Amino acid sequence: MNPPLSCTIVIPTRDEAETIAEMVQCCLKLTSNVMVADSLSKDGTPELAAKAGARVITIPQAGKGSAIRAIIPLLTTDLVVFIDADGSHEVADIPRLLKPLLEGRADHVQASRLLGGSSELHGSFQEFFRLAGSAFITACINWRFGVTISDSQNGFRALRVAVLKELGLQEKITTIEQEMVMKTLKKNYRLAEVASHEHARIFGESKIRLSRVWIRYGYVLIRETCFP
Ligand SMILES: Nc1nc2c(ncn2[C@@H]2O[C@H](COP(=O)(O)OP(=O)(O)O)[C@@H](O)[C@H]2O)c(=O)[nH]1
Ligand SMILES: [Mg+2]
Repeated sequence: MNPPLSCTIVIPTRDEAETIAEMVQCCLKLTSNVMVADSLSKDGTPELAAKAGARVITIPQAGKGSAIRAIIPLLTTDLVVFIDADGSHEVADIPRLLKPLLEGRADHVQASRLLGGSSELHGSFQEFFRLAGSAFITACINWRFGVTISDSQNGFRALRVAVLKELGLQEKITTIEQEMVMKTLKKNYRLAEVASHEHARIFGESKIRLSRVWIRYGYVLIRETCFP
């Protein structure tokens, strides 16, 4: 019988002091490998994460993508789960996310808010534009790669570490999610989705400023669609 695969849960953070300790404690119930990738927090997030039992990696520059790229070489387990710190993602769904990987049916599994519903992505114009932009990008990905995925932007996903290391990620900000999805498909790895509900962030505000980053989303879409 093969031994079960090992897994690291990675939580990227920037100023998430209100929720990080509970997130770490919940994740530690699933695995002892819980890593917090923190950039430039000023509210004590790394100290709270370490106290709660996480391994904390401090990244000296801003950007969720930079933080994810910085921890990739440090991963020594077979599998990795990325989950946000703000309480939006359901820790209880992690075993369902890992199942297709453990059963050898997928190399990358993303949690879909379109299948599981979102309590966050509706209401304001900012959220309308995010949802519309996300739907457009997902439609382009489906057209380009001949797949039928429903989400491409969720921060909640699980991958084989060997596959993650092969992707050659370059993005510094949240465009890393879309880059992970497109490079997985481009390199002919198997992408699967499971439904997972997205809750509204428990405290504070989203760090994404759409007016500043939308051009980068378009650039990454064109780069990964048109170039090998
Ligand atoms: N390490 C790191 N994490 C970040 C950064 N910006 C956002 N995050 C984290 O990425 C996750 C998603 O961020 P959030 O602002 O909630 O984005 P949204 O859910 O797409 O609105 C949260 O856990 C944030 O703390 C950053 O610059 N560096
Ligand atoms: Mg969030």
